[in-house]
Amino acid sequence: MNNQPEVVMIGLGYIGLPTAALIAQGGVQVHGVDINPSVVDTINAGKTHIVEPSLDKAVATAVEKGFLRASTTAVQANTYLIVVPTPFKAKNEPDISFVEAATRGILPLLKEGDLYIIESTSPVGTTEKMMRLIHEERPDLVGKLFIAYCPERVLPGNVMYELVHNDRVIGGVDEASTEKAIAFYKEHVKGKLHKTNARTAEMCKLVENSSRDVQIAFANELSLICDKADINVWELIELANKHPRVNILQPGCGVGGHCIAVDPYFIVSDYPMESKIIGTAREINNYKSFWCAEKVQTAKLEFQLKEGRKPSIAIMGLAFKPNIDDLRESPAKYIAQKVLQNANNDSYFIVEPNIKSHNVFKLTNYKEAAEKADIIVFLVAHDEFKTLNLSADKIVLDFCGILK
Ligand code: SAJ
Repeated sequence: MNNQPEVVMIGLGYIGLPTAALIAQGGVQVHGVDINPSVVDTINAGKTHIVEPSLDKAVATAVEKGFLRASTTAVQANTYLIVVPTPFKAKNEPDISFVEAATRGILPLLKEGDLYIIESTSPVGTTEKMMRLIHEERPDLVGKLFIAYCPERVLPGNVMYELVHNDRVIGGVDEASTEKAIAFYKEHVKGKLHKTNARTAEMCKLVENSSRDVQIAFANELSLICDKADINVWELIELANKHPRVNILQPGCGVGGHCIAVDPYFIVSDYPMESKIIGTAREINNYKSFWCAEKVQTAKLEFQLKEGRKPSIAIMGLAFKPNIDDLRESPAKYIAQKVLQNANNDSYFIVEPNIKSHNVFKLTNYKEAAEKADIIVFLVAHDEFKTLNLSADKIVLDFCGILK
């Protein structure tokens, strides 16, 4: 009897779980693997450990119908997808140890004709490196496996839609691998599938996010220039964007999230001499957060000199971008921490309307904070903040264009 699943998904996180649920929804047997036993138990109970619209229903249905099950260990299948994190180590060097561990974990299971795909954001050459590892350990399978790279490109908050509808770039270690991977994605993806080789597909993902980082750095650089030149940067960008071939992004308090502030380092670390703009963009976007924190400090001291008392300060927003509850790698959180380090018994209100409570920050309602504080620091352009009617005596530091 052969009841092996068709697909093994290694890594059931922000991308792996939605992808596993999507494939299982199509009536394909998926065996999900995660090192965290509580994640495995949650999924097997038909529940999710990730907040993402429509995901809970997709997982519940897939588990209930018996198409998705999770475990801490892999089993034999025909297709293996590696969707594990690739963080970076000290000195901003990428760490592919999870990809390697996942690959080693399936080595004894691999057989002729299997398809092995990496989706994790990876430095250029990772897929070929894993191919060499597989070939070293399983010389019997040289030339008998299909090995490819296919990055995900979904926006958190819209994952279930974008997984199906976004175009995908798919690159094999050889022509046959590319074709085999294309045939696999065709079953689940409605977006166009673009063929290339593994190295180009790996670089493509890194370049997409680096491109956005560079463009945001340009906007952030303008905001620093305009601050000195006494020009409203928001008005300036709006006017410049009236040109038919100019499209400047928005400055902010820095760049956060798990992708745009991370992926460029994967290029800089491997090609330091060549990636001048990409590396400098990272520096500018990091500096912008530091600059914002310094601005708050200066405003505080100026208030003290002028009014003869300490101001109360409202820090508006902690999330890494507008209208989400995700605080990881958030420049706003970094600024809040930095400002609080210099707090000196000052009175602060910390505001994040998208979360109820936080284990470090004591949160205040946004209306109450805006009413009580002397200095209001807008860090994230949450919709709620745009509805505030601020009294004229407030000192406002608007780092994200609330008042533009
Ligand atoms: N930001 C600005 N100014 C802007 C736009 C964004 O300062 O004009 C800031 C945001 O506030 C945030 C950061 O940039 O701190 C990143 O936000 P984002 O919305 O640009 O991107 P992410 O990190 O949520 O998702 C990105 C997406 N990549 C691109 O748009 C090129 C997504 O498609 C990728 O799948 C994702 O990274 C990923 O997983 O790589």
